[in-house]
Amino acid sequence: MFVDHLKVYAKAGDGGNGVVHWIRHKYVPKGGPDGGDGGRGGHVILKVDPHTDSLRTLFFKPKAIAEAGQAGARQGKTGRNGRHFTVKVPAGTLVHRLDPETGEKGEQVADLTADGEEFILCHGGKGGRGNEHFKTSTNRAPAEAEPGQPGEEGWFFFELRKIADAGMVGFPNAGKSSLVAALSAARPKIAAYPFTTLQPMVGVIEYPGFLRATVADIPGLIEGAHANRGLGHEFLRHIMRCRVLLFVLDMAASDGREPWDDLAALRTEVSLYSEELARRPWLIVANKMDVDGTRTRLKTLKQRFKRIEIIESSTVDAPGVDALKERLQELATRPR
Ligand SMILES: Nc1nc2c(ncn2[C@@H]2O[C@H](COP(=O)(O)OP(=O)(O)O)[C@@H](O)[C@H]2O)c(=O)[nH]1
Ligand SMILES: [Mg+2]
Repeated sequence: MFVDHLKVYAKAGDGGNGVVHWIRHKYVPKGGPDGGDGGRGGHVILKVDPHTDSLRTLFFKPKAIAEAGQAGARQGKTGRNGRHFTVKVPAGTLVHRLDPETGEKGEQVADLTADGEEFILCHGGKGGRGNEHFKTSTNRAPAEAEPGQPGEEGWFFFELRKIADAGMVGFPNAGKSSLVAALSAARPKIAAYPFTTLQPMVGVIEYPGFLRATVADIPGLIEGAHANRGLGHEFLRHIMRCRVLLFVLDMAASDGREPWDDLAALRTEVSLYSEELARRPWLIVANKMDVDGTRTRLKTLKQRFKRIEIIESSTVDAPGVDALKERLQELATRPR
């Protein structure tokens, strides 16, 4: 299951109470104060984990609650600190405060990008001081101690940063970069997604009625990607963040491979990595249809993948990319 947004309740541990206690020895009838301090409550910590690619773990239990600190004890002993509660999140996780009543997203509190990065979402409460701290020259027997401070708490909205509405998957030279350029209203940009070492090219397609769709060309999918060959995992993690997948095929077989073999290999990589990703809406973009001999290949492709939608395209010639552009309007647009 791929979970890309959810509401989470987080509560850090309360601080332990300071205590009132008196030194008691057999032959010391009236001992001074020796009540210890309470321990600090545990923090709720978010940690970017390279092996986590969705917010799935939180989905089943959208609560992050850290342990309280223990109360102080006699002989000036400080209570044990509460254990931190650490939530593993993928790189590219955004966290906003959430109003639990209206469900509205408030200010952004975290934008986690680097593997290993940590962020304290809720701070544990400080422990209260025990009565040994309240001794003064005039009051040598204070019956006073502080309660621990409450740990921070709140509701939060976690989401994964989207790369694009549609993401392209294909072998090198299939024409992905050319397609992004041909589809885009403006020059496609290298998107600044700090959580990826790959550099996705993202083009914006504009439609009448203030609609737009974004389409991304993320380099790097090769055979063996699911087993993390090359930048395989990195690629697959990021293609997870596209709503629709476009499998781009070189119908001219420019590199000597047949397009149906390429498609089978690409689908295998995707399925081996994640079943969820394999179930994501997808279609075939049969590219380079301007080249001689591609009609025959298209027939074979259609026979082999009968139930899959195939859109013909060419980035250099008629029929161009209009059909793809139209289809993406139905599948992937959102308000500008
Ligand atoms: N004939 C033809 N060549 C294309 C088409 N699209 C891309 N190419 C060429 O195929 C090569 C690879 O294209 P590119 O967009 O860089 O592929 P990418 O590696 O998938 O990004 C380049 O030489 C392009 O000019 C097309 O529709 N028709
Ligand atoms: Mg390219």
